[in-house]
Amino acid sequence: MLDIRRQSTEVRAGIVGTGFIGRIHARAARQIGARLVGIAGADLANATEAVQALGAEKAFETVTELITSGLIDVLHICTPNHLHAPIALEAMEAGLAVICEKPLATDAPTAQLMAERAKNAGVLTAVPFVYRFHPMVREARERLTALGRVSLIQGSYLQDWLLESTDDNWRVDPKQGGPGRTIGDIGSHWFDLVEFVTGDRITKLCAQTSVFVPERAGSGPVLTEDLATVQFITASGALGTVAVSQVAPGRKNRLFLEVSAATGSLAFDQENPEQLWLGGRTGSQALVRDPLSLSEAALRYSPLPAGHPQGFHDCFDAFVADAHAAIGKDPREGLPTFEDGARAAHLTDAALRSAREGRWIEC
Ligand code: SOE
Repeated sequence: MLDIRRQSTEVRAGIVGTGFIGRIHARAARQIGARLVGIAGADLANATEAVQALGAEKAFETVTELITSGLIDVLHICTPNHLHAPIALEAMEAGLAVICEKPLATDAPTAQLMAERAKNAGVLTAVPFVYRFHPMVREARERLTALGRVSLIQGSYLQDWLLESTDDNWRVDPKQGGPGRTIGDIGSHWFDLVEFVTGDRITKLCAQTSVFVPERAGSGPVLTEDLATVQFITASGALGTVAVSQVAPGRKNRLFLEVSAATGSLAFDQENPEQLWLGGRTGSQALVRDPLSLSEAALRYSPLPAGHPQGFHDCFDAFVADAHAAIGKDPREGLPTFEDGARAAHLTDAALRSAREGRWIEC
């Protein structure tokens, strides 16, 4: 079995952003053997605290100092959404590889510009669409190729952490999070996963959005959607639907995807990632992750033996390992790049526009 968790070339990483997701990036970088050189945060005190907590080498007062330090090969951008584009553009200009959180930008044209700049600068970029790195997602992608024409793609991505009016977060504020919240924050993961697993493209969609909690204690009237439903059609003619919500009681981080094809169906549930449901006309089964029965593609992301559950940290580590390997000129199939980030931003914009204008949008 391949040990994907150790990198062959030492990559020197810097991180900007010290919240929940910045800490996950830091942990993953250390886990795979990268050098966690520098951290920049809201201010020096914040960066210094994070350096101590995360075992990094040096705190930087500003992200520009970190970018121009000459001490790092890659910058991980883990800030609120509105800062992704300016920081990424500055880092690419300085010749750094960039791993930028999703949504890549708060609007599709900016995300597209970032993807073009990355191409022109010839720097490696990546976006943490990390659910691609669950072994059972790779297994689904492999198996689907043998199931014939896809008829239906459906699913949901449901959370409840913004259910109460006392729940608040920078994502709710359009100035920081962007004009769309739930679609950009979690719908982008779902869109990416669907196109990755099926290899098909959404060509047309029709969306509805809703604000369920009209006012939040901290930030006042809510302008970004709490939930949305999207109906779509793909290039191959498959029909699809998805519901996304951050106000669905009891659902914490439930990304669910089911694909029905000519000779079988597949379903993946992110909260139960050790299994893949295989549906058949004459019998169905839950395929449990077991290196003895996995395809090569899934095996690569399955370092633990059967019965030793893998989860979110594992797929995040695998994503960072692949991104850092690619920086070290060892390209990895399936690594989501700025092009994929721009694609998800494009679908997000199309959904928001469809909901606003009450019509189908070509995408
Ligand atoms: C918050 O909705 C969030 O942390 C997202 O930003 C992540 O991308 C998702 O993985 C979990 O939920």
